[in-house]
Amino acid sequence: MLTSLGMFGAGCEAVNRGLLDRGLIPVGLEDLQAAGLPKPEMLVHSEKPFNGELPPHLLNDDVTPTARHFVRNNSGIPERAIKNDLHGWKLIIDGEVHKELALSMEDLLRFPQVTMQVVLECAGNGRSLFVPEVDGTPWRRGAVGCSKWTGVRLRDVLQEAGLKPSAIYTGNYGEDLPPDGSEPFSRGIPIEKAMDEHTLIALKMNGEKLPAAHGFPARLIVPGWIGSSMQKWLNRIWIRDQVHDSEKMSRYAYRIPSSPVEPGVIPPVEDMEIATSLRVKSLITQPESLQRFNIDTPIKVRGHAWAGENQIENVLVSTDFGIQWEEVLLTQPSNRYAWYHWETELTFTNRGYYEIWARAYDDNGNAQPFSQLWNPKGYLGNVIHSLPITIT
Ligand SMILES: Nc1nc2c(c(=O)[nH]1)N[C@H]1C(S)=C(S)[C@@H](COP(=O)(O)O)O[C@H]1N2
Ligand SMILES: [Mo]
Repeated sequence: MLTSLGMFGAGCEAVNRGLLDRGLIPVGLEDLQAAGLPKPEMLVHSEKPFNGELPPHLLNDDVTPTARHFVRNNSGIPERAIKNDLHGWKLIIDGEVHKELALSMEDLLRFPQVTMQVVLECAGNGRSLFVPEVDGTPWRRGAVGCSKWTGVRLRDVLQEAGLKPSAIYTGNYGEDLPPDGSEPFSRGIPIEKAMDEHTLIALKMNGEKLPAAHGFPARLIVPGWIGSSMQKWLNRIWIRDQVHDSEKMSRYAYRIPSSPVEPGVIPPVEDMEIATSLRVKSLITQPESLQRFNIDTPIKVRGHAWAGENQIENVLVSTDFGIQWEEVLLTQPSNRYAWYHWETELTFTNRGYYEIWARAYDDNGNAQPFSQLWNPKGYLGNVIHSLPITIT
Protein backbone atom coordinates (compact mmCIF):
# COMPACT_ATOMS: atom_id res chain seq x y z
CA MET A 1 0.00 0.00 0.00
CA LEU A 2 1.13 3.50 -0.69
CA THR A 3 1.28 5.78 2.28
CA SER A 4 -1.13 8.62 1.96
CA LEU A 5 -1.02 11.64 4.17
CA GLY A 6 -4.69 11.15 4.81
CA MET A 7 -3.83 8.08 6.86
CA PHE A 8 -2.12 10.32 9.37
CA GLY A 9 -5.17 12.49 9.63
CA ALA A 10 -4.32 15.80 11.19
CA GLY A 11 -0.64 14.89 11.00
CA CYS A 12 -0.51 15.61 7.33
CA GLU A 13 -0.04 19.32 7.59
CA ALA A 14 2.63 18.81 10.20
CA VAL A 15 4.52 16.34 8.01
CA ASN A 16 4.23 18.71 5.17
CA ARG A 17 5.32 21.76 7.09
CA GLY A 18 8.00 19.82 8.89
CA LEU A 19 9.62 18.78 5.64
CA LEU A 20 9.57 22.23 4.24
CA ASP A 21 10.58 24.04 7.34
CA ARG A 22 14.08 25.41 6.96
CA GLY A 23 15.21 24.50 10.45
CA LEU A 24 14.36 20.83 10.16
CA ILE A 25 16.08 20.12 6.90
CA PRO A 26 19.81 19.56 7.18
CA VAL A 27 20.96 22.10 4.66
CA GLY A 28 24.60 21.27 5.18
CA LEU A 29 27.65 22.96 3.87
CA GLU A 30 28.55 22.04 0.39
CA ASP A 31 30.99 19.21 0.63
CA LEU A 32 32.16 19.10 -2.92
CA GLN A 33 34.66 16.34 -2.53
CA ALA A 34 32.14 14.02 -0.91
CA ALA A 35 29.81 14.74 -3.81
CA GLY A 36 32.53 13.79 -6.29
CA LEU A 37 33.07 17.35 -7.50
CA PRO A 38 34.62 18.69 -9.52
CA LYS A 39 34.52 15.84 -12.00
CA PRO A 40 37.81 15.15 -13.84
CA GLU A 41 38.57 17.65 -16.62
CA MET A 42 35.60 19.80 -15.72
CA LEU A 43 35.54 23.47 -16.52
CA VAL A 44 34.35 24.83 -13.17
CA HIS A 45 32.38 28.07 -13.40
CA SER A 46 31.73 28.38 -9.65
CA GLU A 47 32.15 26.29 -6.53
CA LYS A 48 29.46 27.80 -4.33
CA PRO A 49 27.05 27.04 -5.79
CA PHE A 50 28.79 24.41 -7.89
CA ASN A 51 28.54 24.81 -11.65
CA GLY A 52 30.72 22.94 -14.11
CA GLU A 53 30.71 21.57 -17.64
CA LEU A 54 32.86 19.33 -19.84
CA PRO A 55 34.35 20.40 -23.17
CA PRO A 56 32.51 19.06 -26.25
CA HIS A 57 35.20 16.52 -27.19
CA LEU A 58 34.56 14.77 -23.87
CA LEU A 59 30.85 14.49 -24.67
CA ASN A 60 31.40 12.05 -27.53
CA ASP A 61 29.68 9.10 -25.81
CA ASP A 62 26.27 8.04 -27.09
CA VAL A 63 25.09 7.81 -23.49
CA THR A 64 26.74 10.44 -21.32
CA PRO A 65 28.57 8.78 -18.43
CA THR A 66 27.82 10.35 -15.05
CA ALA A 67 31.45 11.45 -14.82
CA ARG A 68 30.91 13.62 -17.91
CA HIS A 69 27.51 15.12 -17.16
CA PHE A 70 27.52 18.83 -16.38
CA VAL A 71 26.34 20.01 -12.97
CA ARG A 72 24.21 23.08 -12.46
CA ASN A 73 23.27 24.11 -8.93
CA ASN A 74 21.49 27.23 -7.78
CA SER A 75 22.40 26.65 -4.12
CA GLY A 76 24.19 23.99 -2.08
CA ILE A 77 23.93 20.23 -2.28
CA PRO A 78 21.73 18.99 0.62
CA GLU A 79 23.48 17.04 3.34
CA ARG A 80 21.12 14.12 2.75
CA ALA A 81 22.43 13.77 -0.77
CA ILE A 82 26.05 13.98 0.28
CA LYS A 83 25.51 11.40 3.02
CA ASN A 84 23.29 9.24 0.84
CA ASP A 85 20.81 9.22 3.66
CA LEU A 86 17.16 8.41 3.03
CA HIS A 87 16.21 8.81 6.68
CA GLY A 88 13.09 10.94 7.00
CA TRP A 89 12.83 11.60 3.28
CA LYS A 90 9.37 11.66 1.76
CA LEU A 91 8.04 13.01 -1.49
CA ILE A 92 4.93 15.04 -0.78
CA ILE A 93 2.23 15.40 -3.42
CA ASP A 94 -0.27 18.01 -2.31
CA GLY A 95 -2.43 20.87 -3.51
CA GLU A 96 -5.17 20.21 -6.08
CA VAL A 97 -5.34 16.45 -5.44
CA HIS A 98 -8.03 14.25 -3.92
CA LYS A 99 -5.53 12.39 -1.73
CA GLU A 100 -2.31 13.96 -0.49
CA LEU A 101 0.63 11.57 -0.64
CA ALA A 102 3.84 11.30 1.36
CA LEU A 103 5.83 8.70 -0.54
CA SER A 104 8.91 6.97 0.79
CA MET A 105 11.53 5.48 -1.53
CA GLU A 106 9.91 2.10 -0.92
CA ASP A 107 6.57 3.48 -2.00
CA LEU A 108 8.09 4.88 -5.19
CA LEU A 109 9.80 1.60 -6.00
CA ARG A 110 6.40 -0.11 -6.04
CA PHE A 111 5.39 1.82 -9.17
CA PRO A 112 6.50 0.46 -12.57
CA GLN A 113 10.09 1.52 -13.28
CA VAL A 114 10.90 3.05 -16.66
CA THR A 115 14.33 3.69 -18.23
CA MET A 116 14.98 6.31 -20.92
CA GLN A 117 17.88 8.24 -22.38
CA VAL A 118 17.05 11.92 -22.12
CA VAL A 119 18.81 15.08 -23.24
CA LEU A 120 19.28 17.33 -20.23
CA GLU A 121 20.43 20.78 -21.29
CA CYS A 122 20.62 23.93 -19.20
CA ALA A 123 18.59 26.79 -20.67
CA GLY A 124 21.77 28.84 -20.29
CA ASN A 125 23.97 26.48 -22.32
CA GLY A 126 25.79 28.65 -24.85
CA ARG A 127 25.22 31.83 -22.85
CA SER A 128 28.87 32.89 -23.27
CA LEU A 129 28.22 33.23 -27.01
CA PHE A 130 25.64 36.01 -26.57
CA VAL A 131 26.56 39.51 -27.73
CA PRO A 132 26.21 41.82 -25.89
CA GLU A 133 27.22 39.80 -22.86
CA VAL A 134 24.49 38.75 -20.44
CA ASP A 135 24.71 37.97 -16.70
CA GLY A 136 24.65 34.41 -15.44
CA THR A 137 26.90 31.37 -15.55
CA PRO A 138 28.91 31.74 -18.77
CA TRP A 139 28.22 28.26 -20.10
CA ARG A 140 30.04 27.39 -23.28
CA ARG A 141 28.59 24.41 -25.15
CA GLY A 142 28.96 21.66 -22.59
CA ALA A 143 25.96 22.20 -20.31
CA VAL A 144 24.22 19.29 -22.00
CA GLY A 145 24.23 15.53 -21.66
CA CYS A 146 22.16 12.50 -22.52
CA SER A 147 22.31 9.96 -19.73
CA LYS A 148 20.05 7.04 -18.96
CA TRP A 149 17.44 7.83 -16.33
CA THR A 150 15.34 5.29 -14.47
CA GLY A 151 12.35 6.01 -12.31
CA VAL A 152 8.60 6.12 -12.10
CA ARG A 153 6.22 7.95 -14.36
CA LEU A 154 5.08 11.16 -12.70
CA ARG A 155 1.70 10.38 -14.24
CA ASP A 156 1.37 7.16 -12.23
CA VAL A 157 2.05 9.03 -8.99
CA LEU A 158 -0.34 11.86 -9.86
CA GLN A 159 -3.04 9.34 -10.76
CA GLU A 160 -2.56 7.75 -7.34
CA ALA A 161 -3.10 11.16 -5.76
CA GLY A 162 -6.05 11.88 -8.07
CA LEU A 163 -5.93 15.26 -9.77
CA LYS A 164 -8.79 17.63 -9.17
CA PRO A 165 -10.21 19.33 -12.29
CA SER A 166 -8.64 22.53 -10.94
CA ALA A 167 -5.12 21.12 -11.33
CA ILE A 168 -3.26 23.03 -14.03
CA TYR A 169 0.41 23.26 -13.04
CA THR A 170 3.01 21.71 -10.77
CA GLY A 171 5.18 23.59 -8.29
CA ASN A 172 8.33 21.54 -7.78
CA TYR A 173 10.45 21.80 -4.66
CA GLY A 174 13.76 20.32 -3.55
CA GLU A 175 15.83 20.12 -0.39
CA ASP A 176 18.52 22.55 -1.53
CA LEU A 177 17.58 25.62 0.43
CA PRO A 178 19.59 28.80 -0.13
CA PRO A 179 21.71 29.55 2.95
CA ASP A 180 20.66 33.21 2.97
CA GLY A 181 17.02 32.29 3.48
CA SER A 182 15.97 33.58 0.07
CA GLU A 183 13.25 31.80 -1.86
CA PRO A 184 14.27 28.23 -2.75
CA PHE A 185 14.80 27.25 -6.36
CA SER A 186 11.40 26.09 -7.53
CA ARG A 187 9.92 25.69 -10.97
CA GLY A 188 6.86 24.00 -12.39
CA ILE A 189 5.39 22.43 -15.49
CA PRO A 190 1.88 22.38 -16.97
CA ILE A 191 -0.24 19.39 -15.94
CA GLU A 192 -0.32 18.11 -19.54
CA LYS A 193 3.47 17.79 -19.53
CA ALA A 194 3.42 16.30 -16.03
CA MET A 195 0.94 13.66 -17.26
CA ASP A 196 2.99 12.85 -20.37
CA GLU A 197 4.13 9.23 -20.23
CA HIS A 198 7.78 10.33 -20.68
CA THR A 199 7.94 12.60 -17.64
CA LEU A 200 9.68 10.81 -14.79
CA ILE A 201 10.53 11.00 -11.16
CA ALA A 202 14.02 9.60 -11.67
CA LEU A 203 15.64 7.52 -8.96
CA LYS A 204 18.65 6.32 -10.94
CA MET A 205 21.17 7.78 -13.37
CA ASN A 206 23.00 5.38 -15.68
CA GLY A 207 21.79 2.42 -13.64
CA GLU A 208 23.05 3.68 -10.26
CA LYS A 209 21.11 5.49 -7.58
CA LEU A 210 21.16 9.22 -8.21
CA PRO A 211 24.52 10.82 -7.43
CA ALA A 212 24.49 13.60 -4.83
CA ALA A 213 25.17 16.28 -7.44
CA HIS A 214 22.34 15.10 -9.67
CA GLY A 215 19.54 15.08 -7.13
CA PHE A 216 19.67 12.11 -4.74
CA PRO A 217 17.25 10.62 -3.87
CA ALA A 218 14.82 11.78 -6.57
CA ARG A 219 14.61 14.30 -9.37
CA LEU A 220 12.28 15.17 -12.19
CA ILE A 221 13.11 14.31 -15.77
CA VAL A 222 11.00 16.42 -18.12
CA PRO A 223 12.13 15.27 -21.57
CA GLY A 224 12.62 17.85 -24.28
CA TRP A 225 12.38 20.76 -21.86
CA ILE A 226 15.01 23.02 -20.37
CA GLY A 227 17.03 21.58 -17.49
CA SER A 228 15.58 23.91 -14.88
CA SER A 229 12.26 22.07 -15.07
CA MET A 230 14.03 18.92 -13.86
CA GLN A 231 13.95 19.60 -10.11
CA LYS A 232 16.70 17.85 -8.16
CA TRP A 233 16.57 16.67 -4.52
CA LEU A 234 12.81 16.58 -5.05
CA ASN A 235 10.67 16.50 -1.89
CA ARG A 236 7.42 18.14 -2.87
CA ILE A 237 5.20 18.52 -5.89
CA TRP A 238 2.55 21.07 -5.15
CA ILE A 239 -0.30 20.72 -7.63
CA ARG A 240 -1.55 24.18 -8.37
CA ASP A 241 -4.69 25.78 -9.77
CA GLN A 242 -2.64 28.46 -11.50
CA VAL A 243 0.66 28.75 -13.29
CA HIS A 244 3.34 28.28 -10.63
CA ASP A 245 4.36 31.75 -9.47
CA SER A 246 7.64 31.14 -7.66
CA GLU A 247 10.48 33.57 -8.19
CA LYS A 248 12.13 31.28 -10.76
CA MET A 249 8.90 31.22 -12.78
CA SER A 250 8.46 34.98 -12.68
CA ARG A 251 9.62 38.10 -14.49
CA TYR A 252 12.75 37.36 -16.52
CA ALA A 253 13.65 34.02 -14.91
CA TYR A 254 13.66 31.24 -17.52
CA ARG A 255 11.64 33.45 -19.82
CA ILE A 256 12.31 34.59 -23.36
CA PRO A 257 10.84 37.47 -25.36
CA SER A 258 7.71 36.44 -27.26
CA SER A 259 9.07 38.19 -30.36
CA PRO A 260 12.69 38.92 -31.31
CA VAL A 261 14.31 41.91 -29.59
CA GLU A 262 17.19 44.11 -30.60
CA PRO A 263 20.39 42.82 -28.95
CA GLY A 264 20.84 44.47 -25.56
CA VAL A 265 17.28 45.74 -25.33
CA ILE A 266 15.29 44.38 -22.40
CA PRO A 267 11.62 44.13 -23.33
CA PRO A 268 8.84 44.86 -20.83
CA VAL A 269 8.12 41.90 -18.58
CA GLU A 270 4.67 41.39 -20.19
CA ASP A 271 6.47 40.51 -23.41
CA MET A 272 8.32 37.62 -21.79
CA GLU A 273 7.07 34.03 -21.99
CA ILE A 274 8.07 30.91 -20.10
CA ALA A 275 10.83 28.90 -21.82
CA THR A 276 9.78 25.28 -22.26
CA SER A 277 11.11 23.14 -25.12
CA LEU A 278 14.76 23.10 -26.10
CA ARG A 279 15.61 24.33 -29.59
CA VAL A 280 17.09 22.45 -32.50
CA LYS A 281 20.82 22.09 -31.93
CA SER A 282 23.89 20.04 -32.73
CA LEU A 283 27.21 19.56 -31.03
CA ILE A 284 30.50 18.54 -32.64
CA THR A 285 32.19 16.13 -30.26
CA GLN A 286 34.98 14.95 -32.54
CA PRO A 287 37.59 16.20 -33.34
CA GLU A 288 38.68 18.37 -30.46
CA SER A 289 38.85 22.04 -31.42
CA LEU A 290 42.10 23.78 -32.37
CA GLN A 291 43.80 20.60 -33.62
CA ARG A 292 46.17 20.44 -36.59
CA PHE A 293 45.46 18.04 -39.44
CA ASN A 294 47.28 17.11 -42.61
CA ILE A 295 46.10 18.27 -45.98
CA ASP A 296 44.25 15.66 -48.14
CA THR A 297 43.76 13.36 -45.15
CA PRO A 298 40.24 12.40 -44.09
CA ILE A 299 39.21 13.64 -40.64
CA LYS A 300 36.56 11.74 -38.72
CA VAL A 301 33.87 14.13 -37.53
CA ARG A 302 31.15 13.15 -35.10
CA GLY A 303 28.50 14.68 -32.91
CA HIS A 304 24.97 14.66 -31.55
CA ALA A 305 21.78 16.57 -32.34
CA TRP A 306 18.51 17.19 -30.51
CA ALA A 307 15.41 19.34 -30.93
CA GLY A 308 13.41 19.41 -27.70
CA GLU A 309 9.83 18.40 -28.47
CA ASN A 310 10.62 18.11 -32.18
CA GLN A 311 12.54 15.48 -34.12
CA ILE A 312 15.83 15.98 -35.90
CA GLU A 313 15.36 15.74 -39.64
CA ASN A 314 18.88 16.41 -40.85
CA VAL A 315 22.34 17.61 -39.94
CA LEU A 316 24.58 19.26 -42.54
CA VAL A 317 28.22 20.24 -42.23
CA SER A 318 30.25 22.94 -43.96
CA THR A 319 34.01 23.34 -44.28
CA ASP A 320 33.98 26.63 -46.20
CA PHE A 321 32.32 28.97 -43.70
CA GLY A 322 28.81 28.13 -44.77
CA ILE A 323 28.91 28.29 -48.57
CA GLN A 324 28.49 24.59 -49.30
CA TRP A 325 26.88 22.00 -47.07
CA GLU A 326 27.36 18.25 -47.00
CA GLU A 327 25.19 15.41 -45.75
CA VAL A 328 26.27 13.33 -42.78
CA LEU A 329 25.31 9.87 -41.61
CA LEU A 330 22.54 10.42 -39.06
CA THR A 331 21.66 7.75 -36.49
CA GLN A 332 18.24 7.70 -34.87
CA PRO A 333 18.03 8.15 -31.10
CA SER A 334 17.56 5.07 -28.95
CA ASN A 335 14.22 6.40 -27.75
CA ARG A 336 12.18 9.57 -28.12
CA TYR A 337 13.94 12.50 -26.36
CA ALA A 338 17.41 10.93 -26.57
CA TRP A 339 19.89 12.70 -28.80
CA TYR A 340 20.65 11.66 -32.37
CA HIS A 341 24.21 10.90 -33.42
CA TRP A 342 25.85 11.88 -36.66
CA GLU A 343 29.21 11.29 -38.30
CA THR A 344 31.09 11.95 -41.48
CA GLU A 345 34.59 12.22 -42.89
CA LEU A 346 35.93 15.52 -44.14
CA THR A 347 39.01 16.06 -46.28
CA PHE A 348 40.57 19.49 -46.61
CA THR A 349 42.43 20.15 -49.84
CA ASN A 350 43.95 23.50 -48.87
CA ARG A 351 46.17 24.66 -46.06
CA GLY A 352 45.12 27.23 -43.52
CA TYR A 353 42.61 28.02 -40.81
CA TYR A 354 39.24 26.36 -41.23
CA GLU A 355 36.13 25.76 -39.22
CA ILE A 356 33.91 22.71 -39.24
CA TRP A 357 30.33 23.93 -39.00
CA ALA A 358 27.38 21.71 -38.07
CA ARG A 359 23.77 22.71 -38.57
CA ALA A 360 20.78 20.67 -37.39
CA TYR A 361 17.28 20.88 -38.90
CA ASP A 362 14.11 19.73 -37.16
CA ASP A 363 10.84 18.34 -38.52
CA ASN A 364 9.08 21.63 -37.88
CA GLY A 365 11.02 23.74 -40.35
CA ASN A 366 13.50 25.07 -37.81
CA ALA A 367 17.26 25.08 -38.21
CA GLN A 368 20.15 26.42 -36.20
CA PRO A 369 20.80 30.12 -36.82
CA PHE A 370 24.05 31.51 -38.25
CA SER A 371 24.17 34.17 -35.58
CA GLN A 372 22.74 34.02 -32.09
CA LEU A 373 19.51 35.90 -31.59
CA TRP A 374 19.81 37.75 -28.30
CA ASN A 375 17.57 37.59 -25.22
CA PRO A 376 18.06 39.23 -21.80
CA LYS A 377 19.22 36.15 -19.90
CA GLY A 378 21.04 34.27 -22.62
CA TYR A 379 18.64 31.34 -22.79
CA LEU A 380 18.16 28.66 -25.46
CA GLY A 381 21.30 29.57 -27.39
CA ASN A 382 21.52 27.32 -30.43
CA VAL A 383 23.81 29.08 -32.87
CA ILE A 384 25.65 26.76 -35.28
CA HIS A 385 28.63 25.05 -33.66
CA SER A 386 31.80 26.09 -35.46
CA LEU A 387 34.92 24.14 -34.61
CA PRO A 388 38.26 25.76 -35.45
CA ILE A 389 41.06 23.61 -36.93
CA THR A 390 44.29 24.18 -38.82
CA ILE A 391 45.30 22.27 -41.97
CA THR A 392 49.02 21.99 -42.61
N1 LIG B 1 16.55 21.51 -6.60
C1 LIG B 1 17.18 21.97 -7.69
N2 LIG B 1 16.90 21.42 -8.87
C2 LIG B 1 17.52 21.85 -9.97
C3 LIG B 1 18.45 22.92 -9.93
C4 LIG B 1 18.73 23.47 -8.67
O1 LIG B 1 19.56 24.38 -8.52
N3 LIG B 1 18.07 22.98 -7.56
N4 LIG B 1 19.02 23.37 -11.10
C5 LIG B 1 18.24 23.12 -12.31
C6 LIG B 1 18.92 23.48 -13.52
S1 LIG B 1 18.93 25.13 -13.90
C7 LIG B 1 19.45 22.54 -14.37
S2 LIG B 1 20.10 22.98 -15.86
C8 LIG B 1 19.46 21.11 -14.00
C9 LIG B 1 20.87 20.57 -14.02
O2 LIG B 1 20.89 19.20 -13.75
P1 LIG B 1 22.26 18.46 -13.50
O3 LIG B 1 23.04 19.22 -12.47
O4 LIG B 1 21.91 17.08 -13.10
O5 LIG B 1 23.01 18.48 -14.81
O6 LIG B 1 18.91 20.87 -12.71
C10 LIG B 1 17.79 21.67 -12.39
N5 LIG B 1 17.23 21.24 -11.15
MO1 LIG C 1 19.69 25.32 -16.09
